[in-house]
Amino acid sequence: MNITNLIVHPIAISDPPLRSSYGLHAPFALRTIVELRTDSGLTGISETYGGDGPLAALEAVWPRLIGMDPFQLAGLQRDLAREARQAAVPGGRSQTWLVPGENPLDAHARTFAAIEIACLDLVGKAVGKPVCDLIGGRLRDTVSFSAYLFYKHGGNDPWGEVLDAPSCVRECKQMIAEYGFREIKLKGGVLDPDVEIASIRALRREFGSAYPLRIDPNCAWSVETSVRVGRELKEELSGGGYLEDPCATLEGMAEVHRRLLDEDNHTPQASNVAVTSFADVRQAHVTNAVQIVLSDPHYWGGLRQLQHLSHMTEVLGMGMSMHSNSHLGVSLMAMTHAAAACPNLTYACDTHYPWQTAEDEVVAGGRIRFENGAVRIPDKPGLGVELDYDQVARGRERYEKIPYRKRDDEAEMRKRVDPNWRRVLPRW
Ligand code: GKR
Ligand code: MG
Repeated sequence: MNITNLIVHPIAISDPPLRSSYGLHAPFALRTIVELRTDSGLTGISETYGGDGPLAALEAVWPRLIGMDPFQLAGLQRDLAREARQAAVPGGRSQTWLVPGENPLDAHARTFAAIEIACLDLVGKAVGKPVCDLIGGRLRDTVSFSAYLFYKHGGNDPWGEVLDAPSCVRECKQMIAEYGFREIKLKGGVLDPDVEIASIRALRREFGSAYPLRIDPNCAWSVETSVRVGRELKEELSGGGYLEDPCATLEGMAEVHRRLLDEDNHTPQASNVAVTSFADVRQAHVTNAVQIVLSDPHYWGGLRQLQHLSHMTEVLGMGMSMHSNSHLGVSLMAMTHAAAACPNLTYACDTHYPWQTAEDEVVAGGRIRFENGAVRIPDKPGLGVELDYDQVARGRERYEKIPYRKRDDEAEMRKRVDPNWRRVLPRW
């Protein structure tokens, strides 16, 4: 089986006005659907970041893919990593100040991941096995995800405005009623920390300790504020919860953790901002800044890299969870297969899936179903999903109509909420 063509479909999908320390989500999120066609008649698919950058990077690897056997991925991975190393700025910082996945330092891993996932889909279809069973075998038939709550403005969506603790509880009840999630994540760094503390406390009161809680302000807090929030939420974040990227830099997070430990507060810290590469994991461990690494096949370099990360974190005695960005069902299935085959997955994975709708789904047969907050590995080869080409075409039409080609939450915030808004770190 050899690859004969790479087809990339840039699409735009509706997105509610969600807030984070990066700013505001635009009305449409950008994604790219990738297809690899082969001389065997099989087609492999994947979904990745959208816009001009990811698209150009995929188009640049096109000549290398033609004639490639999808079983032979190591050479492509080596070459892309080598070229990225040669292009790297010496001493360049690896912490991403950009939205994870948008970091230029992740570009080669992101491009490789999109190809690897489509190749694994092809290999699965060729041998008649689900992807998770190609990469070592599944450890679970279903993968649990968390209720990923956002503060948000009112919009053309069923969630309403969520800018205080009571509406945050309402959003969570709505999401859990629909999906059955058993762990809860709140995207913070948006409102005054006291409002966010009140939101977490209200969630605990409403759902009880059977629902572990995590809060992620994406570095919006200073070390002082992070220590204060960690102290005030000691009880709520214990028992399976965590504090995610409270402040910027591994040094900052190490200080927060040290000061909380001095108070006998063992709340673990997770990161997808300060830790985006294997070298960062080592540093995070040595400094004890981070105890849980957030994986994501889209920018860590695919499903097999996630297994390496799972082994590495296990050896280091660290936990592993999974990060997400706005996505559709093809990505959800890649995340599910990856998670199913990771031995050291210690928390329910993040997913933005509840924020997207059937209208935009490109998977044939419609939205992926959740049972008790979990997605089941389909009894089908490859990723277990196919494309609905009419839906892909609709996504492409939407893409062609919108004026932007890059996610820019800061610009969106200025356009729709506050003309003077800037991303200031720390904000509190
Ligand atoms: O969707 O606004 C968002 C999130 O802030 C996302 O971009 C982050 O990458 O979910 C992410 C996180 O955990 O940091
Ligand atoms: Mg995060």
